[in-house]
Amino acid sequence: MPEPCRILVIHGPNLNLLGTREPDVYGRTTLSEIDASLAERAKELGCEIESFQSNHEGALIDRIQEAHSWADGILINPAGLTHTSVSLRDALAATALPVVEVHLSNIFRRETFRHHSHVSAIAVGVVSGFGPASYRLGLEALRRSLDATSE
Ligand code: CA2
Repeated sequence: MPEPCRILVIHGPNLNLLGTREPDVYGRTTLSEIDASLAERAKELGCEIESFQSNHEGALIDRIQEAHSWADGILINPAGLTHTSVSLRDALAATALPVVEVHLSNIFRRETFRHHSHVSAIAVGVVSGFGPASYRLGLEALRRSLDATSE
């Protein structure tokens, strides 16, 4: 019997602009397309996903806190909050759920202020630099991690 796999997918500030601005940095795929492809992969993996994007830190934290009552894991692209938000990290840690952090770009090839993540130290792992595929790879890693912890 496979482990339950209900995943909260969180997209941080400005990711609603994906596919519409700065295509040279973030590509031409929209957030809806990323969510649709993730939902398809989730189905194959036996997971259910709920996706949420907000430009507001408090709204993201509220959703993360709620996940404690229903989710088995969190897949998150914290976007700019990766590098600034202790509160987001605290909320993720407080759920005690496995977290996988993803980034479209390779944050280590970019400006030095992007090299530090407040989230990475409480995450199971990080996928960074594969464009929209980072989300799919992150979901697969989260599924494996849930299976491994149940053994
Ligand atoms: O590479 C990633 O996924 C990032 O999390 C994206 C963040 C950035 O601050 C992180 O350092 C790395 C930025 C998200 C902004 O997304 C935009 C999309 C289209 C146009 C403008 C911004």
